[in-house]
Amino acid sequence: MPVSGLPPYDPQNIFARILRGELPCKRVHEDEFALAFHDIAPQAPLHVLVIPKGAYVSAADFHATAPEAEIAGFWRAVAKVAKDLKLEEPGYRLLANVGHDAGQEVPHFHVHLFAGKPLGRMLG
Ligand code: DGP
Repeated sequence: MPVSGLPPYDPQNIFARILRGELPCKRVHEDEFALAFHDIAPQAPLHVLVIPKGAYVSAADFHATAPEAEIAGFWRAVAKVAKDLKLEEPGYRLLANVGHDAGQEVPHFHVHLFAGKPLGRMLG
């Protein structure tokens, strides 16, 4: 489902190419539903991206069209990454940009995981 400012899914987008192993990444976690890797331009001491293995343009697309098992598996992977990296204390932030006004650059759904310092408020 196209969202404001986003075209239909492009299988040549950067994260699709990372999923296919055509581009490298610093992998943190991988399972049936998700891949997690370090962001190339970190905005916090720890900045990890978690992406679903399926082809979804945005969070809106993912939640509207993915099978429930994929949605559950993806969010369990997000939680596992945070737990394995021992982020539950003192905490972390999850963020997903959706569409033009949010500044979504890569048209493959991804969740940013920020941690490693007090993060304050980020409303742009
Ligand atoms: P967004 O603005 O929400 O679409 O965030 C896209 C993020 O993806 C941004 O923080 C930078 C990151 N990124 C872009 N290209 C690459 C890449 O080739 N490798 C990695 N690891 N991260 C990338």
